Amino acid sequence: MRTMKAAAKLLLFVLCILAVSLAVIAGSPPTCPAGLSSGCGEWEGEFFPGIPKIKYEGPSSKSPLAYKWYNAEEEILGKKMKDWFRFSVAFWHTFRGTGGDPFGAPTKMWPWEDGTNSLDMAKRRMRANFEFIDKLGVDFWCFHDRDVAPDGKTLEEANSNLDEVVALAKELQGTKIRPLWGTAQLFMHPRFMHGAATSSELGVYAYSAAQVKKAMEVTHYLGGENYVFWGGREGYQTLLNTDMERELNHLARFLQASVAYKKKIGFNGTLLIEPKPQEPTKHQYDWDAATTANFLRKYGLIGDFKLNIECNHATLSGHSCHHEIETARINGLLGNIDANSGDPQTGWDTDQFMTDIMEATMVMLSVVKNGGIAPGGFNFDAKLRRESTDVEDLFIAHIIGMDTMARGLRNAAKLIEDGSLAELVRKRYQSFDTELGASVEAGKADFELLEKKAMEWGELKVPSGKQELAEMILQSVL
Ligand code: XLS
Ligand code: NI
Ligand code: NI
Repeated sequence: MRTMKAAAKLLLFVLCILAVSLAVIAGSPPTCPAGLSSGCGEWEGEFFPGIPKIKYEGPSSKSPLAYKWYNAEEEILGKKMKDWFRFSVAFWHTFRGTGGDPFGAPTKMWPWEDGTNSLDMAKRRMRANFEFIDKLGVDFWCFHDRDVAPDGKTLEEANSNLDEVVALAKELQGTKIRPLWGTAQLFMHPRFMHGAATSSELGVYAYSAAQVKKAMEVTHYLGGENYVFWGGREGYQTLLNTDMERELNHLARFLQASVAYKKKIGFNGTLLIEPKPQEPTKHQYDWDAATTANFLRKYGLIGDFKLNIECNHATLSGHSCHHEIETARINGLLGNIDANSGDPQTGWDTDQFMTDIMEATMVMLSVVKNGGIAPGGFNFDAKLRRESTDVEDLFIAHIIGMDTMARGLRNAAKLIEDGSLAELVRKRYQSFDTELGASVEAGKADFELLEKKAMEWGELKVPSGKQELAEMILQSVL
């Protein structure tokens, strides 16, 4: 078996050399035999044969397969665009999304899929993932353990499936590509119906710990830069059968144990919690950034975790994405962004690629204030619409997502360089830039002093908030 494999490899190698030399002689770009992705230079690829490497062509380009605003190497505000964003492809949407919904069967029959959930299929999908990433020109990907490899009848079998697929992923990653983050999928299997770390069943708590342990190990092995906890089923439907206090205590213990394990294996990545208010449970424990920050503070976890803000989750919690990012930022918790957006009229996680330039501009204003979000990045936790069924749609969706964020960054830079928005905000608070204002802010002004001042000043003339002017300034850069 071994010698047959070695002979096959040798044959492929010879074919590759032959292809390269023939191409050089003929003066055309070399192509590689199918399945051999290294050592052949530029090649057409196995999964996306008609798709070129996506390049920056500028705003006047009419090509759907080119960047119009995202120019990876261009510097904006002293940093390359690619370093501001650290864009990532979400494996679960791009390679496991089927287009199925509660009312209908899958609509996406990608040519490389064989309709099974076998190990061979998992490996082929992984090859497609890295060809996609290479053509898109990004450096990161994100995954759940159970969407990259098939589950097993036992935990041991699931772990060994995962090891096999992850070994291939490591090889395909090469030296440049790595996970932005990995995570454990603790919501699909029926065992998680009452929760994972907040399940009423001790056995499920233990199983979840084992799964996170393994997912953290493989994320570390792949060189991942962060690890995410999204509490898929960590919440409740009714308090009539729920001991909320006990469940939250369990969740905190679980996260404390994950910090200890991270240190034990020498994983230096950031641990991130991804707030979401509802779906699947009615009351998710990590409702929004503020709720999650309070939880982390209460249990002494604030220095060990940051937040992964997802824009669609923000809207579900009744906030804008800008609000959630700013809340995380001012608490020193902004770790990562799941860059997507929801539908303003639809009350669930529609996970659309963000296309709203105004929203992207506001998001980027906060990100710039934060000095960037590395080692976090922008993960496209976003999927094609059910009706988008061409392979090229996968590229087009990521391209518009990246271009939208790039326009946001360019606009934020214009706003910062222009300075009038900052000036409007500065002026708004200028009454505090006084001796009394400074003593208020330093906590030195007591009520007696303030009462004396209030009487001295008499009735006040309160100035305009200038909201429409602020909106006018924002719009001037779009
Ligand atoms: C679901 C979440 C999920 C996390 C990763 O709504 O966004 O996809 O990002 O488990
Ligand atoms: Ni989501
Ligand atoms: Ni997400």
